[in-house]
Amino acid sequence: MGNIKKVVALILISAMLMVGCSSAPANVSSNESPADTTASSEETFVIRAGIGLNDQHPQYKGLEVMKEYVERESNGRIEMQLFHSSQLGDDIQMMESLQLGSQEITAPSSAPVSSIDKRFMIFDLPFLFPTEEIASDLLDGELGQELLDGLAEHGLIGLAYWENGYRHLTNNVREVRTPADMEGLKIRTMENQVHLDFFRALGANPTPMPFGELFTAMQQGVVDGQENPVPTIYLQNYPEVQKYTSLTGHVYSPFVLLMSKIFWDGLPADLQEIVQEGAIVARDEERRINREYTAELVGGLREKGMTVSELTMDELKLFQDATKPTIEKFKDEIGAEYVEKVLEEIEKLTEASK
Ligand code: TK8
Repeated sequence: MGNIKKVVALILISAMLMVGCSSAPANVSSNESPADTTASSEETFVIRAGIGLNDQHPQYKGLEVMKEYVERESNGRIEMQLFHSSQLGDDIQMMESLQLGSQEITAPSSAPVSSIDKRFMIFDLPFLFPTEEIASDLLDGELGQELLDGLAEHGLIGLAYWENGYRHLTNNVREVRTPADMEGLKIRTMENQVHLDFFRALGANPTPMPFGELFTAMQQGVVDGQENPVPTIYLQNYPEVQKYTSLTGHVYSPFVLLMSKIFWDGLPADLQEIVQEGAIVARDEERRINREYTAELVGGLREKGMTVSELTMDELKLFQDATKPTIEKFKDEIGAEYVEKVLEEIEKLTEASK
């Protein structure tokens, strides 16, 4: 019965469409295109955006800003639905959903994006970016854009870089001030070869796993520690299961705001523009909030009972020296020429900022 109804409905719809087509040209002069825009302007689109972090994190606030922007600017032709806390899957699964066209937006750290394009490993090289501003300038410039553009052949549209931030080490065993203190610590890392390599170089025992499994793994003692930026450590309640934070700042993680290419290709050009603009407007706001939270929440970690260690220049240098071989090791895999260009540009930006 249901099928017959469907068939009847289809026949009726086709008949209506045919009537529509045959009557339309009467009102339209021959070289003007008929009102295309009416057809597309009535079509509405739903964007499901999913992330791994919870709804307290600046990344989620950024998505709220983007939602507000695209829904307003599109006059409701786009609806954005937001999902957090890995409700739609972990970073790698959500990127796959985008490639298949079953989810529209996600924003992983750059580290898991390297499973799609190895060049993304560059941002995980230890101690690469001297400041957040230099990171933003490079990412928003030509060299950052080059990597975003490269994603199209993998079924993804790179809309913008947002900020996760400088990553710091936490653990539950002892205060870490030097690589020697890391000996044997079981540390959860992101699923990325560069991270595995330099945590080994530091003497730790790195265990890659998806972000969504991390809290339980710490709670149950499957790992001794992890590394993430201050807002994540605080807002994901890690002080409940971790005692020590060391402000190592060993890697600056960007988020890569991704859209499904299948979905993007089906969007009218004016809506593509609104989505792209919304991603940039929200990026600036997300970075602002993230930096504000980062500054405030170091104190918050102490209030929650963590021992937070700021390292001296000499102590930090021990981490830098121990992880340096990683850069040489991965240079060819990332692409030596690209690595050189990025290092040169960072040097230029550093000089200019002095
Ligand atoms: C969130 C992740 C997370 C990242 C990690 O989905 O896995 O540690 O820093 O924030 O992208």
